[in-house]
This record gives sequence, structure tokens and C-alpha cells, in this order.
Amino acid sequence: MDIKVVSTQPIEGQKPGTSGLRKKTRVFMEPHYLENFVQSVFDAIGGAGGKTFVVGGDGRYFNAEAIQTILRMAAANGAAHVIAGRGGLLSTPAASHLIRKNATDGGLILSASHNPGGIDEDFGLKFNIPNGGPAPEGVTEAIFAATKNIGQYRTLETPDIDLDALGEQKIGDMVVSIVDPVSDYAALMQELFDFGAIKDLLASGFRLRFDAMHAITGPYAKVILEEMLGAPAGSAINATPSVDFGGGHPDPNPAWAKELMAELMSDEGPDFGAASDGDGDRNMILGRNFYVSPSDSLAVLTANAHLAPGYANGIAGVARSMPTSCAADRVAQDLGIECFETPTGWKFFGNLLDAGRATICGEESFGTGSNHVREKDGLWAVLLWLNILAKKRCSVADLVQEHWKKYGRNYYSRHDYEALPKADASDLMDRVAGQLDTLPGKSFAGQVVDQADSFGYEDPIDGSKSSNQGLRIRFNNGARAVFRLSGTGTEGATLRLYIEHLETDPVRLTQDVQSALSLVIAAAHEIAGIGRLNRSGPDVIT
Ligand code: G16
Repeated sequence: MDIKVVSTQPIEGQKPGTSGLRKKTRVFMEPHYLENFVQSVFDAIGGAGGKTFVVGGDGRYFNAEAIQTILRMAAANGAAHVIAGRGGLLSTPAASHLIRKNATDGGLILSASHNPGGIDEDFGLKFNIPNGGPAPEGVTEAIFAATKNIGQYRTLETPDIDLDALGEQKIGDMVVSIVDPVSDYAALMQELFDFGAIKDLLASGFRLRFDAMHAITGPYAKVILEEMLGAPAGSAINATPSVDFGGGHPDPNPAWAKELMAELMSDEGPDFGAASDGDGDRNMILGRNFYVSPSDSLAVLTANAHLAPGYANGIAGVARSMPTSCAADRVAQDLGIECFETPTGWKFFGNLLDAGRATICGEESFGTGSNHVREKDGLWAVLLWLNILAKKRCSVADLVQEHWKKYGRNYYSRHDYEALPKADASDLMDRVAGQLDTLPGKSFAGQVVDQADSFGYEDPIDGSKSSNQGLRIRFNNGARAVFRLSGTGTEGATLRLYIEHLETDPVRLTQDVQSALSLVIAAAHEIAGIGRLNRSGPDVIT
């Protein structure tokens, strides 16, 4: 094996964000860019020697080329074995499952998630640790430190391997196993859910539509929903992954999943609709003429998970990211289980899941998942919803409205202002941060501030601390506004404003969301001076 040691220099800005390193594809394609980051990952984890990794991605532009580079570098760094998805494809939750199932030393997942793909769009790479979850901050900081000190990387001069050939091949001394990306994951889903009950539901005329958004979940949905559960062919749409996601934005929300929204928001629409994102970890749930907010979805799943065999003994606890609505908290209280509030980023759930303190986790950003893997999982959420509906035999709307009657409704919305000049976004955050101490007692749009702070988190398992995780303002009627800058964007800065208001009056549970939140929105605008951004409105409202 002829190892090539290549001299390189640190490249600025290789700091992993909310979920790994995300940059424009052309940036990743620049000389040494990918190689520097991969070598830094290996260096940060004490080397790759003798280790086994899972490697796969969402199939976006540059996925296959980047995998060949990673395989050569893994071999040159002494890795013993890499398990890769056929065609270089693995959904993020399926990769997490393979990391765990094979007791590996971690995985490299290539994805920029819900961001568009293509040579002029986005690419990403993240390292997941042996528990299957995204590297925690301690590890991402070590990776970033390594990127700042790198002087060389190791690779091989070998031809590409055939990523489409199932079975074993060798690169240097390293074994590469190419596996079917779907089968192990599908088997796991079959263990967790009552496939018989879901099959019966689908056979009874219940109609579903799943939009894979030209991304990774297409092959998974075809096998699980159509072949295993008997949904009619064509129930999964846009199911062939493409390198640029059909030119679209693979983000399962009402703004980007327009085709699915149009079909469901109609009296003749299917009974159930769902979509997933670029790498298969997000989900959006719809009923006929009914949108389920991700925060409500978390609460409904927490309340009803026991209806699925995998959770029949109940759940230990629920965790949500801070900006996610507090709907799940009241379910947890009712069930007498623990409820955790973490910073944004799935990596913060890892310790709670490992310790058995949380069983189900969720975020407002269309992510829900459980202790079956260590990533959020789009198809898992779809199957848990179907399992619950199969047992309850009611509509999505009825299920959620009954939930609101019992627990109250957390009206909730997120307003995103995208691609802002970085200085404008940080000025706004500074403006809010500068007022935190003096806000309590003051009134905005007729609402009095009760508490205001910058969210910090101390992990209850390992005591690690994370500060500056969003600015929270609570009003004395229980309403809340949160300001945060996104950690996943690749252009300028994205401001996220999260607004929430709890309504318990049974006759006020079905108002228009933006109207129900209008006073909190007005107060947030007044406090932060959002008008100074010179935008006519948010770019995306979810
Ligand atoms: C990632 C993280 C999520 C986070 C989301 C949005 O999701 O895994 O935990 O909620 O980004 O983060 P931000 O608000 O910082 O942009 P994904 O699906 O992009 O991997």
C-alpha cells in the first residue's frame, strides 16, 4: 500500500455548526478542503488506525466523489473496515442505525440536510460518534482545533471502487463492505411498529401520500410503505433521489413541499400526507385539510407512543429543543415522566437517550425521533403516526384536536429572515441581548415581559455546559418569543424568531395561527427592531 502524505495548510472557517460542516458545494470541491476536514476528524478522534466506520450520504451533487476521497483517506490512515451504502447512499437515520448495529467507531455522513443540492448549492459532512449520534460539542471543538493546526493529510493513489457492487472490496488493506441502504433500517422499523395494524388500515381504504422530495427517503418509502405495508404503487412520490433534488429545496415544510400541501389541503385529498428532507431525518405530517406543527407532533407522539409495540411499556422521558413549543411538557407532566429542554441540535439529545432518561425527542425544525437510533428520523415519525392512527381509527385532525382539548393548544410559529448581512443579524441580537436585564416589567404591544434571558444548558448527564443558545423573552400571560441565529445556513446569517402562546379556552382552539400570535409577534418586533432589517416580511414562516 503506497501511502501519499500531502502537505497542506489550515483553511479558515472549518467550524462545524448545528449539524456538521455545511458550505457551498464549490467550497467543498476546492483543493484540500474536504481532505483537510476529513484528516482533522481522524486526528481529533485519536486516529483511524484499526477502526471501523460507516460512510454514506444523501446522494447530493459531489456525494459519490467525496466518498471515494474519504475511503482512500480512511485506508491511508489505517482504518480496518468501512461499511458504505450502495451507490454511496444512506439516510442519516439509517447511517445512525448501521453505526450502532455494527458496533463501529462512528461514521461520516455526507449531507447538507434540507439545504438544496447541486454544484452551486450546498454540501456538508459530519462525524457521528459510536453511539450513532452527531458528535457532541467537545468532539466538534476538537475537530475544529485540528483544522487550525493541520499540516498534512494521508491518502492513497488508487482507482475508484465500484460503489454500486454489493459485497466486499478492498482499498489498500482496508475492507469496504457495500450494503443495501434500506434493508437493516426496514427491519428495525418492523420491530418497532405494528405493521399488521398499519397494513389493515391501508387495506381499509385509508389513503396516504409520502413526498420524498427527490431525496434519500424515496427508496426507503418504496420498500417500507409500498412493498411491506401495501400502500398502492405511487403512494410515495418524487421517490427517485437526484443530485439536485429535482432542482428543488428538500425541506419538508409548507413553504417547500407545495405539491403535497396542495393535494392534502383539499376535501378530496388523501387521509394522511407526509414529507421528508434531503437526508431523511426531518418530517412533516399532514391530515386532510390539516397541518400538524412539529411541536404538536412531538406532543401527540409522546402521548400515544404506547400504542406502538416498540414503546408499549411506556416512555421514560421526553426532550425538546428550547425553541420548540412547550406542548410536550404538559403531556410529560400528565404521564409523570421527565421532560428536558436542550439547545437546538440533535447532538444535545444523545446523552439523555444513552442514559435512558429520554425515549422520545423532538424539535420545532421538523425533527422527531427516539432511542432506536441517535438521529431524528423522518420515516420513523411517519410510521409512528400511522401506527397510532391504525389503532385509534380516527382522522389526523380529530386526533390533534382531541389532544388540544385535553392539554390546551400551544399556538406556535417560526419566522425566518434568511441571508441577512451578518452584521445586521448580530446587531439585532446584540440589541435584544442588551435589553434583557431591563425588559421585565415593561409592556410591548399590550403585553408585559415577565422574564428575559440568554439560554444556557448544563447537560444533566456529563455536566458539560453550553451558553448563548438563544434569547428568550417570556410575557406574563405565558406567551414567549425566542430569537436565535441559525447554525445551518451557508449564506449570510438567518435570524429565527420563534413565537408561542398557550390557549386553553376550548372555544378558541381553532383560530388562524398568525392571528392568534399577532400580539406576541408585534411585541417581538418592537423589542428587536426587526423593521431595521429592511425586509418586507419573513422569508419562510412555519
Ligand atoms: C439541524 C439540526 C437540528 C436543528 C436544525 C436547525 O437539522 O440537526 O437539530 O434543529 O438543524 O438548526 P438551525 O436552527 O441552527 O438552523 P438538519 O435536519 O438540518 O440536520
